[in-house]
Amino acid sequence: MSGQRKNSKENVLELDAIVIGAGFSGMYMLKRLRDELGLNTRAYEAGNGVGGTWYWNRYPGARCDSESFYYCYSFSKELLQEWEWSSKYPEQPEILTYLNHVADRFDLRKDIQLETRVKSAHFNEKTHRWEILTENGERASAQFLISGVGCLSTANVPAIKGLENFKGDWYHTGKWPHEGVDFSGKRVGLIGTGSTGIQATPVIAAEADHLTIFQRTPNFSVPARNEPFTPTKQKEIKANYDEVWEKARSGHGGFPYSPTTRSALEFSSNERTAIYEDIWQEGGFKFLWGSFADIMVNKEANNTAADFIRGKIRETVQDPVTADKLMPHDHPYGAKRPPIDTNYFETFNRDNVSLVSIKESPIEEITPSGVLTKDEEYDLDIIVFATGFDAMTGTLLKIDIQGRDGESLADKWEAGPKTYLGLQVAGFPNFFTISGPGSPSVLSNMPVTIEQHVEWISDCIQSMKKNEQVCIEANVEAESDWVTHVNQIAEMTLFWEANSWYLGANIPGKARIFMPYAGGLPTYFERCEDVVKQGYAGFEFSA
Ligand code: NA7
Repeated sequence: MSGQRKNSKENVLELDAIVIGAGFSGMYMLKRLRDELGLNTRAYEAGNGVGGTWYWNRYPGARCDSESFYYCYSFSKELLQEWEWSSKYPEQPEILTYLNHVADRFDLRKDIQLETRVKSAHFNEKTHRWEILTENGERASAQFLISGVGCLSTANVPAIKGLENFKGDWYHTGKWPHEGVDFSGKRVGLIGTGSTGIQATPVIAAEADHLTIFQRTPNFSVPARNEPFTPTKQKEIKANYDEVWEKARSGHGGFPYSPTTRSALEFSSNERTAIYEDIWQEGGFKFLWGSFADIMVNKEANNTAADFIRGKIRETVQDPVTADKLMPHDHPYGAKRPPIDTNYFETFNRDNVSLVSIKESPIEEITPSGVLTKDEEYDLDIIVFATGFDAMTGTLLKIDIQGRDGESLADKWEAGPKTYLGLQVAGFPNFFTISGPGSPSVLSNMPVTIEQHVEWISDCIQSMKKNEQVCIEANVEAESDWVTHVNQIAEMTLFWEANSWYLGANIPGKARIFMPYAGGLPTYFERCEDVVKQGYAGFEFSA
């Protein structure tokens, strides 16, 4: 580790800044603080390698739903020119290779401590420093503490009776074994049909003897239309990268699509269908974010998209009973995180795939030999839980974080997370959250919003150093106004009409509050800049 001081009496490592996590967020934060600000910084990472989400999520079929050429860092023009993506939607190993390349290229590894989970972080009001303790028993302290723990990193394994008695093997997709899982000749059960289950289904089906999918909520999905990234396409993009990023940063969700203002209701049914068909053939998130401007704010407009997708399911799935079961009906399209897929619905035409609706016939228990639903027992060798995450707050709250007066973050967030701009929490000075609740995060192409957060935080710390300020802290009123604003914006959309993890609805007992900021990147970025221009309005500094 480079140039770090140890207080030998206490055996506490003294740093300027501590970053938690070495994924997209943590690595860029470390680079900025160390290389631009010259701060003595260390990143602590629980995994045995860098990459965060892309280190853990190694399940079959794992790939990114944003296109490769804009699901990457933009901070280095050289990196953008050097790196070659193989396809439109790269698989997990390729993204992990990219992140490892970033770690090497910018010499980050010497300041990343792997296999080290932060157990607690307490703010010491006398020294104005954060004191952390790792699960390995190491101690460190720093003026600044920055969380880059990611939004989707605490696996949700449902508490189903009897799991401990299952004689076969079971896995959660977010904690996939590094050596992989051999499905050949196996009877596999997959629980969960979110983005992950939808990506994994065709790949497992192609290998397993039989795949049974246990579906609680039928989901909408749009084809990805993955294809190789040709040298001509690479060249064209690399020549126009400035424009790509300009478009991405000014797009609602951080995607470089040309903005659309048209309403789905302006067109005749035939015209609208033709537009949807074109975008369906193109594939990807553009179906939601680049087709019509009102899909997420107007139920009638949303129904036109939902009906189109339901029509595609009916057309694709040969068995009408299975098609009926797959038909999403209880939430607007896009109100749950919209998956994109490669042959998901087509997979139900295979002889070795069956679908069980656990809405109609709930799982009663896991037996030693498989899954018992209300109506039937399914014998299985392997169970795959594609049941998602305790999103946005789960990982932070697993750490014992205490701010002023020993107040714990878990207590403060009991009724739902409270932040100012998703960046800071009142009562927790000098603690920053990259992609925290209240920021656009999961509603965006993440690298774009991560870079904005990292740069805002490092500029803020730089300004503090220049002005000899020791602490920055969001004030309670600004925080409370921001939480209200985030919820008001969400109420203007259709996001409220689904039991989604955006609302914490997937975790029993979790407070139901809309966590990401749905107002779009341009509005959010402008707000962050205005706050700075107004002398960090809503924050208080102490010298
Ligand atoms: P998601 O989107 O949270 O999906 C989880 C799926 O698992 C979803 O179909 C859930 O059904 C189902 N689920 C969750 N708990 C249970 C229980 N207890 N019983 C049965 N089924 C259950 O997670 P993903 O991993 O697919 O995606 C997470 C994000 O990763 C994704 O959005 C991308 O950003 C990448 P439900 O819909 O709740 O009825």
